Amino acid sequence: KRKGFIFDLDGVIVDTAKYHFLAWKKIASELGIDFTLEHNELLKGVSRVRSLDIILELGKIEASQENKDKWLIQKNEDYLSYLVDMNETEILPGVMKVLKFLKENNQPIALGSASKNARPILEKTGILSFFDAIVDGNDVVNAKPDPEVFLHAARLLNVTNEDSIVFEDSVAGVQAANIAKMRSIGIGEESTLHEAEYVFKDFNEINSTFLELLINK
Ligand code: B16
Ligand code: MG
Repeated sequence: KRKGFIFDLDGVIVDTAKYHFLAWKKIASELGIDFTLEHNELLKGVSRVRSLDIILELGKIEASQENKDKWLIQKNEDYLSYLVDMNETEILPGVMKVLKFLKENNQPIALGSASKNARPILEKTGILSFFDAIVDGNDVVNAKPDPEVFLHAARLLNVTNEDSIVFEDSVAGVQAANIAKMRSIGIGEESTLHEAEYVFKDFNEINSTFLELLINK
């Protein structure tokens, strides 16, 4: 069967979550906010603008739009500095194997990411050509858990929601897939991603039998 496989980017294909964390932590500490890895979970899959609001809420800080805009630019410049030397070694374990398997089995593949930096990351890691469609933070208005990004991706792949399979590392992203009535596969910790239909630690835990099952069921 022809299904649609939709991949989130940060935390699923590449481990850029650590760079987002470092960049946000810098802003937070300048503002005197204690920003922990646990807090960072709340930011995964969430847009840049919303991420800043969450950090400011943590610190109970009210800021002018002017300051917010300044911090958003500062955060992105800092984040981009971590991406300069990015290459294929930063692709997460097992991802290449799964992408190749899906291609060999003529399955359409899309990106469904909240990031506005998605394309350069796919280019730098050399996997842009695997994607039949790319939907990122530049294409959507509503952030996850709103399903807009995945609905758009499924439309571009010309598959129904029921035939779409979403790989996500964030709670918001799993919820977005569930709301869209797509199949949700969590990549990460079962305790965090328990709302997903299946959870795997990484793509090395996903074998071809499981992928065949997704394709044929
Ligand atoms: P940017 P994903 C998301 O990407 C990240 O998980 C989230 O932490 C980040 O704030 C968001 O992209 C926006 O990224 O600042 O690069 O536009 O996980 O949906 O691929
Ligand atoms: Mg993610």
